[in-house]
Amino acid sequence: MTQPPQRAGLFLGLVLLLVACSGIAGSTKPPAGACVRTDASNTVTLTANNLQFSTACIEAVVGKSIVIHFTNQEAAPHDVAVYKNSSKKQQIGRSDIVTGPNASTTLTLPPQLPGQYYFECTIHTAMNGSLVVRGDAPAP
Ligand SMILES: [Cu+2]
Repeated sequence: MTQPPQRAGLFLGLVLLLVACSGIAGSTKPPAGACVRTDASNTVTLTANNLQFSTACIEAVVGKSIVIHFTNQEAAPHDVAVYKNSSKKQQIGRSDIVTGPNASTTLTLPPQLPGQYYFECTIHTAMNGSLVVRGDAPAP
């Protein structure tokens, strides 16, 4: 038995709607993998171990200071520096270098406009990721 034509039309309509919705998800494309979101006070915890950060993507909200609690779980020294983008021409903030195990520092960034920023360990540049700032830009 074949589907009635109106059913097929409805199905096609739903597919088109889904495609249209995914197309307006935003101008910044988050990197693969889940982003770790900041909490209600726009604070996030980031750790380093085995020469890796605990996440390659942090998601924060616009209009509030962004606080990164950084803990180094190993004996190799690490820090966190945040830049406008991966060209690293414009630095937004940089933490102290901490040498673990279990040494912590806090990096507070001023509120940022929506967009995708870049963070890395300045000692081990292979340790890096994206900071995605979401929300509507404040009125000028
Ligand atoms: Cu490092």
